[in-house]
Formats: sequence, structure tokens, C-alpha cells
Amino acid sequence: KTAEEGALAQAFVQFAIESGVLRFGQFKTKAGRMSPYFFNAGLFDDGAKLARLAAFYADRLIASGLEFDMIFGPAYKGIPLGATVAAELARRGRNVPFAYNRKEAKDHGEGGTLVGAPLKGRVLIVDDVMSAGTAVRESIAAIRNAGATPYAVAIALDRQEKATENGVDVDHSAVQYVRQQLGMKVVAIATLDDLLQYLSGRADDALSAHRQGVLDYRARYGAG
Ligand code: OMP
Repeated sequence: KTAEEGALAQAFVQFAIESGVLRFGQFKTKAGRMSPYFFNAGLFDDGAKLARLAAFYADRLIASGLEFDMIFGPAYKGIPLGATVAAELARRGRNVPFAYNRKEAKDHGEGGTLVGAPLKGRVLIVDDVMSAGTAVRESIAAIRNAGATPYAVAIALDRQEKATENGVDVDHSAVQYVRQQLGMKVVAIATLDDLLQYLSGRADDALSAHRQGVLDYRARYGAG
């Protein structure tokens, strides 16, 4: 990680905590793990926060030099993320097509599950979090089924924990799987390591009390 990426990640962790999006407590993840922290992107819940969030994604994407032909926002939480990131990139002079999916196929009107620009070329998936990797696999399948190339993934937080395959924990993370097995690019604004670094730098305040719990969670579920 470059110094610039590290600084962006620290600023983002702070923003997420101050927005109440990143919280500490006891939460059950989709994979059924009891986590001492949770990132709820739905709590970026006003125009200013959404604009700032989109700027973080855009900064990270531009710094990465990633090339892509269009943006896909997977239902539900990826839809506002993809839309606001597409708008922010256009504002910075990089206008690309945008599409999203429905969870339920529509049997009237325009029909189908895909909305927006036709899926084609190298598609960037914009989503919130990767944990065990279930959500991203669904997006990849939707893009392949449409005949386009699932090329890259941009997420806000890489939880760096063991992926699951058919319900069984494996040693690598979902992000590692997508990079190494699927050959896709993955960019994350922040990772679990960045969160731990943030908590370590806050030795004197209430937040630091959560550090040990997060370390314990990483010891149990962290990817190898
Ligand atoms: P996987 O599908 O296991 O990679 O988990 C990613 C999804 O879990 C996200 O798209 C969210 O729906 C949810 N999630 C969060 O939003 N924030 C978290 O901190 C953890 C999870 C989770 O359930 O693992």
C-alpha cells in the first residue's frame, strides 16, 4: 500500500465511524459469524455522506489506474453506490455507462432483471463489503450470463476473512479468491488491517477498547 492509499484508508475508517456506519458490538454476519464490528453502508444516509462516500471510491479507483468500460451496482446496496460513483467519476471527466439488477425478475413493462445500460465489455462491480464472498459471486454470474466480462470489483471494506465454499470455511479470503482464482482486480478503500491500524492509533479513547475483540475475531476468521 502506498502512503497515499494508507492515508485515504485511515480517513475513510474515520468517516465511517463518525457516520455510524462502522460500529462495534456483537453482530451476526451473513456467513453466520459473530463479529465485534459491522459496516452498514445503508447508514450513509444523506446527500452529503453519499457524495463523500462516492468521492472516496473515485479517489481509490483513479489512484489504482484501473481501466473498465462500465459500472454495475448489484441489488440492493450496490445500486446507490454504483450510481453515485458513476456520477462522481463523470463529474471528474470520466463518464461510463451504468447498470444495476433487480432481485426479482419483472414480468411486465420492460421485463427482466437488468436495468440501465446494456452489460458489455469490462464491467466494474461497485459494492459495499466483501466477507465470505457470496454476494460477489452472484454479481459475477449475472454479468457472465449477460455475455459481459466481470473485470473488477470496487468495495468500501475488505473484511479479509475466510471465504466459504459450499458453506465450509476455507483459508483464503473472498478477495484473494476473486483475484487469484478468477483473475479479477479488486480495489478496496479500506481493509480490516486499516481498521486495526486506526484503532491502534487511538490508544487513549473509548474506541481502543474494541481493538482486542477485533484481533480475536481476526485470529478465528481471518484469512491466511
Ligand atoms: P459476503 O457475501 O459473505 O461476502 O458478505 C458481504 C455482504 O455481507 C455485504 O454485501 C453485506 O450485505 C453484508 N455485510 C455488511 O454489510 N457489513 C459487514 O460488516 C459484514 C457483512 C456480512 O454479513 O458479512
